[in-house]
Amino acid sequence: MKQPWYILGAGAIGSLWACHLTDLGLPVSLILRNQAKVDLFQKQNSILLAGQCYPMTAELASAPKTIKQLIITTKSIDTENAFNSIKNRLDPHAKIIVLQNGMGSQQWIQSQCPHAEVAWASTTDGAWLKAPFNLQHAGRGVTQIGAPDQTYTWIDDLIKGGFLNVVQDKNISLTLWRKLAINCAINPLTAIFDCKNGELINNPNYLSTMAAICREVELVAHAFDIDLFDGPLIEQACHVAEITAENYSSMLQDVRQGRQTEIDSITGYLCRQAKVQNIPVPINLAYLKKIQKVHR
Ligand code: KPL
Repeated sequence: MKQPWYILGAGAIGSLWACHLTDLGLPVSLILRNQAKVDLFQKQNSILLAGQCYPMTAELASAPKTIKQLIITTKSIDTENAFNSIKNRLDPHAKIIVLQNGMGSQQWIQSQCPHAEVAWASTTDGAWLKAPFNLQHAGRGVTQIGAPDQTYTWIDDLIKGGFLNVVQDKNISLTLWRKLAINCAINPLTAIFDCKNGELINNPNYLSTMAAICREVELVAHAFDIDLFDGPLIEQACHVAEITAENYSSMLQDVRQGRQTEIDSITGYLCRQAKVQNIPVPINLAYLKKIQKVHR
């Protein structure tokens, strides 16, 4: 009998992964927030994606079974609460994938379960929920999975087959740092100036602020011996802003909808790392505070 994969954080990306794992023939159980959600799910006992039903189960965090395989796809700010709600069910040697934006919670999860096999992941897939448990895969991307200084062969089982493009990443820390750096450059500015990503490169004032943010991020990365990209970060940030020119960043969407942003695990993480290295990052700190004022 195959062990189920539990999904903690059944939002769009969590649901996408639930379908991918089902497609791979693996049993999946969603851990949902309350009984009303479980009842709603049990009306269909599946997630609907592109006209196809992906059967799985759902349960509350308080369910009794031991969790041996877990994917954490909550927003980074919800990690501690969500994780604490299932901690007593977790096998000490569980396999865990942390698939979230930003940095900090990956290390926190590892510290909470030192004997678990914790892998980190980053995705460029886009998805949204049209209705509860009815998913739209909006943009096909790649999910990179790996563990710093470790190779877990079980990751291979999630790569062969299924409809998502998933690859092993031998340098997942660098991948997450790169994503963090781009997010530091684009997300807070779009959220404060209430603009599409593309406007950052068309407005000279926004562009010069983005360049200043990038220089600070590079200084912090270098202090940790991390070479982010072959060229300067600002070039990459401009490239991403250009190819996503018509998009509203995830942070701007959070601010507009009055939701908590992920600023603490993006710019907040960068500023904490800067403090460790004694590197001044005044522009990033200023945007951290501005966003925290609008909405944490
Ligand atoms: O990742 C992003 C986000 O919106 O969170 C992009 C579009 C790349 C901007 O940082």
